[in-house]
Amino acid sequence: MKDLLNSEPRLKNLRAHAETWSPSTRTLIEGLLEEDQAHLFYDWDPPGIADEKKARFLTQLSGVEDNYPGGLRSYLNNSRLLLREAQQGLNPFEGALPEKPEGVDCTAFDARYDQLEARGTAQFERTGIVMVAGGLGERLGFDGIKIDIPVESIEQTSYLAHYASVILAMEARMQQPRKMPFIIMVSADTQVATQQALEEHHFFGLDPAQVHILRQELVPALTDNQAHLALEEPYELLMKPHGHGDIHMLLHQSGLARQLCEEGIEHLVFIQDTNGQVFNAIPAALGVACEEAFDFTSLAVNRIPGEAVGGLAKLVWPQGTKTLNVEYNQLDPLLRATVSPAGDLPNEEGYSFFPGNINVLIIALRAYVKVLEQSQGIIAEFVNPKYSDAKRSHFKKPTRLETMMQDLPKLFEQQERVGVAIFDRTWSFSANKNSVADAAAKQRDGGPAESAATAEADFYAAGRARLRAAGFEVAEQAPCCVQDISFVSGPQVILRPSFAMSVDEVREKTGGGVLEAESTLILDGADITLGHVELAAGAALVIEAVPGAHVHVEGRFENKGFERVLLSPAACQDRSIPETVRMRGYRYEDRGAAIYRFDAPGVYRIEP
Ligand code: UGB
Repeated sequence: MKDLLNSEPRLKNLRAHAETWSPSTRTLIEGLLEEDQAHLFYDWDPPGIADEKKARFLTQLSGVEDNYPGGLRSYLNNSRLLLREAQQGLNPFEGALPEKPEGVDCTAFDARYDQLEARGTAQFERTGIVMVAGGLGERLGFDGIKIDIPVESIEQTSYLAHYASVILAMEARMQQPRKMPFIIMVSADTQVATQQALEEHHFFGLDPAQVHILRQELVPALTDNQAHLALEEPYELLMKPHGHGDIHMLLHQSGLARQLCEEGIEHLVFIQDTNGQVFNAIPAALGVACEEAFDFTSLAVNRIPGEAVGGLAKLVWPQGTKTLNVEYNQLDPLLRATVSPAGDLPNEEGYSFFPGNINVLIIALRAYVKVLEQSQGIIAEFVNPKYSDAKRSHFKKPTRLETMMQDLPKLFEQQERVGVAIFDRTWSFSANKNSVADAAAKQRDGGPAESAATAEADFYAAGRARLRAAGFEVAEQAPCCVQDISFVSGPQVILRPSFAMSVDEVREKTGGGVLEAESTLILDGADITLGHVELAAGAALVIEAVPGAHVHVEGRFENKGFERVLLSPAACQDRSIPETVRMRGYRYEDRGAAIYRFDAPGVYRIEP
């Protein structure tokens, strides 16, 4: 190997710094030169000029070296391999025949659903929650972190507060109570604000020791098929996000996956940052994972053929099968080339045979630890350069390796079982990820808006669904349209997880009743019970009770409740109004809601 460091004229000034390098810096630089990355150091300024920038650059390089398993060389080797495959246009599903995946239909609240919820609830004490929250939320265009946004705007519960309240409620249902591990993946973009949110709210009642923050780092961008690293400017690498699949690497590198396994945790539930519905489905989904002994359970929804959501498919190769997420743009061509010349067709109910991935995953920890150790947590990286020429030799802009958390089963062997639990969409999946304008356009095109307003509307819809399943008569409101996004706003029902986490619990604690249009019911407390309760049109009843406060409520409530007040078009643009209000286009105002708060244990009765 040619000694570039000592021979290349354009490295003259780099050489001039050599005596200041530590042995590890020297190894790093020599390694990069061997990996054909000399351009990073060409034409450095002589010593004395830009020394701070140079030092920062070397720190940046050694940061990448430390964070990526196997260091920079390993990143460059993986990049060259994947770039070569991408240039050749290799089809990752070559030779596979797609079939309907194995799974359980959980779309109806029937006896089977109750049974699955009971089985899942019994598993809470052996479960941990993992939230990937490193994303910037560029599509939403929000200034802060997404988990700070209120999922509902009557009581302004943030996503993070909601998730924490679910974890506390899960702990309260354990036979052998323990703190449920809550792992949050953050990035440089979200770390400080996430920690602040937790600290300002005293961890929302969680024990700080049960919350584990793992930070994902950016990876270097690549300018060409030879994996030359890109510079943002002299002495600074251009860095880009590596994707939510980083969670696997971090759970491995931190030793947390193995540690939790040794502590008796059997399942990790992976959730996204702004899906307020997810815990409606988790008890039953955990039940599916346990009963079916799946090592990897993907939560899914019924998909309209062709819909822009990844499809879950069992792919059968001569050498074995794998159940994987196939991105929608790859699914249709795969079907046309194999089992279905007409593409993605509907079944008898009008849905695709390939359910839609909502990226909520339940992973059995024993199988997980094994895969992490084999792969060092690098899960099925891919590269997606946008080429500027037909030969695929030039990129329009630098690219990087990426990884997605749902791709873990790509590394499974035949004995690992992968399955799907299919839920009703409104019940299980309604994210807040699009700006108002994008959400309106998506809805016009027939897709889900996934906006703040629709996420809030679906949050209330889940409460209504539970009440209906428990025998309540709940008004069917007509959709309203705010900022060109249409949604059904009410009746607004929030059954906090402290009150009920399963349909069966709602049945046990309530005696039926009526909710008329525009009414609001919010119940927060383990020991609240309802006799026959009626809420007149527009009326609101809110009960909050600490554990041990046994509150019984009965009767018909008539009051002016909460009014949804629309923002004028000018107010929607007015930056003095909080962004979380403008992204909805309305706010709720209390016009005389019946609100009861019980701060001390005791026996209480509420009648109007
Ligand atoms: N996230 C991170 O924590 N780090 C990252 O580097 C990137 C993201 P997006 P995406 O919901 O319909 C996913 O950006 O990747 C977190 C599935 O891949 O909202 O476009 C981020 O904070 C896709 O199959 O989603 O698409 C957030 O919590 C489909 O299910 C989460 O990862 C799609 O979601 C998702 O990030 C969907």
